[in-house]
Amino acid sequence: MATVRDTTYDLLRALGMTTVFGNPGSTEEPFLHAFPDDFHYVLALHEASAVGMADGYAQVTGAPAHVNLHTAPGTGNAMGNIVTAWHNRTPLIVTAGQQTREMLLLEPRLTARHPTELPQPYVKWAHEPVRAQDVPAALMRAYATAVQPPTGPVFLSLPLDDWAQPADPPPQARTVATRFAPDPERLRQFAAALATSRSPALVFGAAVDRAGAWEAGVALAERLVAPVWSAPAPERTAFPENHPHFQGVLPFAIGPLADQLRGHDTVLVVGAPVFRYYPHVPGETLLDGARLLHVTDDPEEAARAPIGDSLLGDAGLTLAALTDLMPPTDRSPPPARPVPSAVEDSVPLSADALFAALARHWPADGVLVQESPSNLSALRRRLRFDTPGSYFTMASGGLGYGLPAAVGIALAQRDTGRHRPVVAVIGDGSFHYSVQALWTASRLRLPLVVVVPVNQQYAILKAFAELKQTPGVPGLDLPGIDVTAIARGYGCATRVVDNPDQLGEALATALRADGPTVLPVPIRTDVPPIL
Ligand SMILES: Cc1ncc(C[n+]2csc(CCOP(=O)(O)OP(=O)(O)O)c2C)c(N)n1
Repeated sequence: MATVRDTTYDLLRALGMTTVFGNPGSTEEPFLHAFPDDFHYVLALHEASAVGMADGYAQVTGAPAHVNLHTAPGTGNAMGNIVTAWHNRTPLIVTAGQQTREMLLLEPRLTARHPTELPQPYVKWAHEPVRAQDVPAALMRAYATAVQPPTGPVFLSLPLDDWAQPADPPPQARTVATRFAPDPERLRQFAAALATSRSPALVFGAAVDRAGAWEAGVALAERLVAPVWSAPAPERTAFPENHPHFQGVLPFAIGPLADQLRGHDTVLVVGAPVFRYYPHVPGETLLDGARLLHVTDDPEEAARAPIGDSLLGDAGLTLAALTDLMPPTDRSPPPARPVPSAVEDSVPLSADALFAALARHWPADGVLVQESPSNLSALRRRLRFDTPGSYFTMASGGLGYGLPAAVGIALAQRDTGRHRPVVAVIGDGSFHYSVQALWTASRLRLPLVVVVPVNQQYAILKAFAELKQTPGVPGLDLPGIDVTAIARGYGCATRVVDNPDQLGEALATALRADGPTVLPVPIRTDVPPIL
């Protein structure tokens, strides 16, 4: 007779979810026992890494990923990256083992207390099935919840004795729609507002990339002859950054952002929150009564916007429909973006010089994963991304995402047969939050390159303290860390790059390797301003 375990594996197979990211414990072993040959268990040495890898993997494959965690402590360790998956809108099915049902009343060791509350409010649905026989159908419901817009993580707590129980007839492997079209009447109102605007501006966010809608965005920008900005602090890029209409990334503070959009009477934001701010610099959301139009597939994101009118819909379907409704215009093209000044290659390198060198040697079709907080502006100045799916970072502000995400992204490049080279730029502070992800990359022989700008400090926190005039904050310096020794310890090749001439060769060698390479680069310690 089929067990709950048999039926669940069959369903996972039917849903195409044969990769499991995790870190096992006793409460998961009954699920993992006799692990089927057609499944792949990706072992992470810490749950933050398991979730980060699954997130990167899901974003590249375009399908939900499965993470299996160890009851309450494992879920706790995973929480930072579950928060990030929520903000990233990554569909993840997070399962966690639970103690034996028969003993739960007396709360034995490893009981998850209130398991469905633990990951809240950063999952779309959290559930512990009432009967063992409900486990497969709960998984089906979890899948359907995760992949419908707004996509995101879901959580199941699964008692360890459920797996051996006799199963009910298997649930149907259902399909659900993963995008929806905008209301045609409201769409026409948005189109009319854009068509009659004197000077429209477009702001595109990560959902445009997630929707595979770059072409639709370019088509609308060209039809409107409008400038395009990236939404502030985007987790993915959404528009070709060498396109003549592209103006750069908007600043992540209220006053400066409004300043940047000054003079535009209508601003259309597609696929991003309005807006993702970080330091508080007061001001108006937009100046001079400019009208804001917001397209999102998330009713909560629409509700949170402080001004403007919203339209619910998939970014790609909405952009295409708006373009179809747009009359031709004879507006003059937007100004070209200024070319960044030349860099000085003196040693130690400035962040600008490092990223200018990286841009010179950037591999064709390369994918960048970024978690280098104070160097972000320099990186975005020097490296431009011109193709979809080429840039990833976290939407949350929580460190410890980039390194494991890069491992998941590199694995997905291999599993999908795309084989795009993956380069991560991870600050020497950020490096340590999920550093054990390097071991997984090494075991999987992934040719991942990790460039670590070494400034021996939490520079962005110094910049924030300067902006807020809060001197004397302790704990912002990181002397005495041997990045090379740590990377070697996890099985990576390493090479310190201390001048720009070495970077090209080091990068090329690393990309040809059959394992990860960590390239620490000492950089200058002056602190760039936060805005
Ligand atoms: C989980 C988590 N803990 C702490 C922070 C606060 N924090 C933000 S940036 C930062 C420093 C990052 O240092 P590094 O990677 O060296 O980058 P740098 O600022 O020097 O460029 C810290 C500690 C955070 N964002 N997330």
